[in-house]
Amino acid sequence: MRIGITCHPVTGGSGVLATELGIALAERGHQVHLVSYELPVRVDRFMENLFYHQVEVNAYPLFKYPPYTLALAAKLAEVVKTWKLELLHAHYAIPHATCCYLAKQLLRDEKLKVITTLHGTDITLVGSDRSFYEITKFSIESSDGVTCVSNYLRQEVCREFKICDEPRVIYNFVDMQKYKPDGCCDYKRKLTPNNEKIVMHVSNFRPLKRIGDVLDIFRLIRSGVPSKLLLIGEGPDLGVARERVQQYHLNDDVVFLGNQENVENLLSIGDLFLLPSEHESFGLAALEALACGVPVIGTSHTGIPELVEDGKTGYVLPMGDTETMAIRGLELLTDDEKHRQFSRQARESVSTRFDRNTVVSEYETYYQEILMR
Ligand code: GMT
Repeated sequence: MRIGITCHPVTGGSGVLATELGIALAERGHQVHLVSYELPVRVDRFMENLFYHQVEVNAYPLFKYPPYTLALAAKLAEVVKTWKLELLHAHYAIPHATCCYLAKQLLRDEKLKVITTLHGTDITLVGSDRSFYEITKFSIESSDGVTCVSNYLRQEVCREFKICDEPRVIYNFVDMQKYKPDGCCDYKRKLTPNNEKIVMHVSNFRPLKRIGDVLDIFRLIRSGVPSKLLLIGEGPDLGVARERVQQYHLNDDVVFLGNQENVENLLSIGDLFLLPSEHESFGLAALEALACGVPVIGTSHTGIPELVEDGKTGYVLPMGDTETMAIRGLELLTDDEKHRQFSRQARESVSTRFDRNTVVSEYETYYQEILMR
């Protein structure tokens, strides 16, 4: 197949997923064209079938806000025409689903198919910003195919947009050869000279990640077992995290690592991963932790229970119940046998349901289905 993929190229689950999908499809012999304003973060090597097309946006002084959406739509149309693409895959509705729709209209190409994958905040965000509502609904409805990254998100799409029949659930995936236990041992030795436990959180530090809760949970855990907290990522609530670290006198035990490229090396030294989000359609970072054999504690009203099996690979608890989250975390960190069991089950559970090969095949099948329609 000849496929165009557009996504947000910066660090963030939707861009990572879109890029990993593009790489996997290229490895399978498909011709894949990534279209964005920047080379997506995970494209780290040359591949014969993988192409990148940069969108350049005119910074003419009249434009207070350079019209990226129009530039992307025009670029997509140009790439489709030049490379005779059969399919455009938009990751994250805003603005990509709209841009793909526009590209199709520009080309007046009825045969070109557009698939939109909804990732989460593209849906929940419109709940708080109604100005996006109509254009998002229109763009989703105009797509030839729609996928959601979890059943939870599918329900949200149905509730919010009354689009209930179309979305196909195709989960996030992880490369289990890359994400596996026991990496980066030197760093672990340096970080934990007294065999402290390692608690981790990876995110873009937006308010919905509830970084304050991460610190609250860690403070309680640390009072029960010697431990360190690794915080990976950057974002608006980094200040909240730093403030709380000061307030709780945790300076020696919390390490801020910023954005990291090879997060798999770090995840694999973890003992526990925390994701107490307010909204989380899936939780790719949690899936990557599970693949590394790291149990996860997350929130129950999100998509997280679709990947974390409560009492088997981690715990899912009500949002804000930091005390119980800490108690469950402590149980795991102080019982080696239980931790080993959870760790083994975590990896097994990922391999049966979220392995890269299985999920990429699901996308391939869906593409074929849409192309046949
Ligand atoms: O987690 C984020 O805030 C990043 C966000 C994104 O759009 O880049 O991630 C979303 O997409 C990921 C890949 O499908 C999901 O695993 C994340 O759960 C989802 N984030 C939220 O729903 C908050």
